[in-house]
Amino acid sequence: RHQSSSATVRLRRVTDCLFCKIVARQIPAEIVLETGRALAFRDVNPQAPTHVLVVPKAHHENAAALAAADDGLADDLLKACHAVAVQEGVAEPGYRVVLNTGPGAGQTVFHVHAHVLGGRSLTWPPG
Ligand code: DGP
Repeated sequence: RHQSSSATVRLRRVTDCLFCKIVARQIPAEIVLETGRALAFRDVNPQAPTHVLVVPKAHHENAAALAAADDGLADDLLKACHAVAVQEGVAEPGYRVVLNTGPGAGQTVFHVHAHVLGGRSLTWPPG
């Protein structure tokens, strides 16, 4: 076969995806919050006292794909980010939500994930 069907391509993309595997509990992560459509777990390489990744359970490559899905999932993700910040005790004095989108912005895992960072003072601009 010279061509894979789009369903086959999608399946392969998802089965190879690190964060899909975390969502499926196929590889371990320190999960801090789960909602109907989102999962939050600690970043393996934390950049702040609180550094949690919040992902939609459904596979979308990046923020642009998530926004294009237009099914309220981006809204769920943002609400889950705030819930994590409250649960982690960093909502006051403040926290940062980062969506690295594309290799030029430092995205290395191509399953959209919001970084929730807090617990220290955060400078601007980021690197
Ligand atoms: P980004 O550079 O925005 O694509 O962020 C990817 C983040 O994912 C990075 O901060 C490190 C984190 N990460 C990579 N692999 C794993 C893993 O296996 N488990 C967890 N918990 N985090 C991971």
